[in-house]
Amino acid sequence: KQKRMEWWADSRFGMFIHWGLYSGAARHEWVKHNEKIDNAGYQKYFDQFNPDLFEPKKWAHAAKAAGMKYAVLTTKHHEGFCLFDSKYTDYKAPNTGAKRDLVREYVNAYRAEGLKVGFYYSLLDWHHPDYTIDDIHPQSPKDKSDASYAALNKGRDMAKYRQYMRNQITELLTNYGKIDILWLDFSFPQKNGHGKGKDDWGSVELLKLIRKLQPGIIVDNRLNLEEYKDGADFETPEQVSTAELAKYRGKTWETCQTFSGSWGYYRDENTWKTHRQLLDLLITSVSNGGNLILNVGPTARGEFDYRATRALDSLASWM
Ligand code: JFZ
Repeated sequence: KQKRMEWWADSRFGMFIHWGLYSGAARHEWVKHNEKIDNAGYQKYFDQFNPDLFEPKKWAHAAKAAGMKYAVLTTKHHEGFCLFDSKYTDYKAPNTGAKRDLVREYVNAYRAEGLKVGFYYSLLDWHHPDYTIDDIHPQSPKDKSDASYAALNKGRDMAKYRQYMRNQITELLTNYGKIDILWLDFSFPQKNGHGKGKDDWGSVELLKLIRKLQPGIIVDNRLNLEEYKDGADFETPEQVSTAELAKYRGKTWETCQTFSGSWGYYRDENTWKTHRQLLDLLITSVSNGGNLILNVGPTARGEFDYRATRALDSLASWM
């Protein structure tokens, strides 16, 4: 573990990229959940997805200029849409106006800039027909009784969904060369008996598979495997204040932070951090022995919003 963490601890600064169909809605990556949209209602974002301005070389260049050393892209977020060409679903970028594997282009562009390449993969999936409806599913019932969940979940089979995840993670860790980071998100503790824990994801088996496919890969801690000895490589304090970061001293950690508030592109959000706030996050993270991964939510057309570009430029000039 010590060995595989060397480059990571040395790097200190990375770029998170949240990009998917929600970018088209432009009001939060949880929009499907927040507005209780079903698959039919969400279909328009798939039909309209056409990233005609996507030039990952520009993204990679901006990351490099800002002093970032690695990147993590959402290959699939909770909505279930895959940016990559997977054999196991039709719900993927090649079947949209994009007509191609966007993950491959990302990998090539970031590698060409000498940056390490990571994949985010959501354990949650609000589109897959076998994924059971739980407390935080868009179609979660008002009536929280076991009977109402059981009725909704008739015909859904988590064992099949677990296999789907294993198949897709195998694709991601086989078809794109060496992958440096896998950011799985997220296992949440059982709540009212209608949440999901490590056994629902098959976390132990999944991690063994990951380590077998990519022995040098670095994995986050969101599989909920605290008690498992080779469980996680780093902790992931999310959107915490700079004051709280001191608490992580002595641990191996990466704080993930947004430029504004949401992770997915949110056009009308007015909470963009200032240059000073961003610098403060970076300096406080590094001085407390951690990494900072700053998130960009590109638009559905595939470009960085002008506010994100401005923020990255300000970091580049400071660097
Ligand atoms: C998750 C996602 O739901 C979110 O959309 C984004 O991708 C973010 C990086 O990760 O959100 C979480 C996950 C875990 C916690 C909080 C938010 N947590 O453990 O407190």
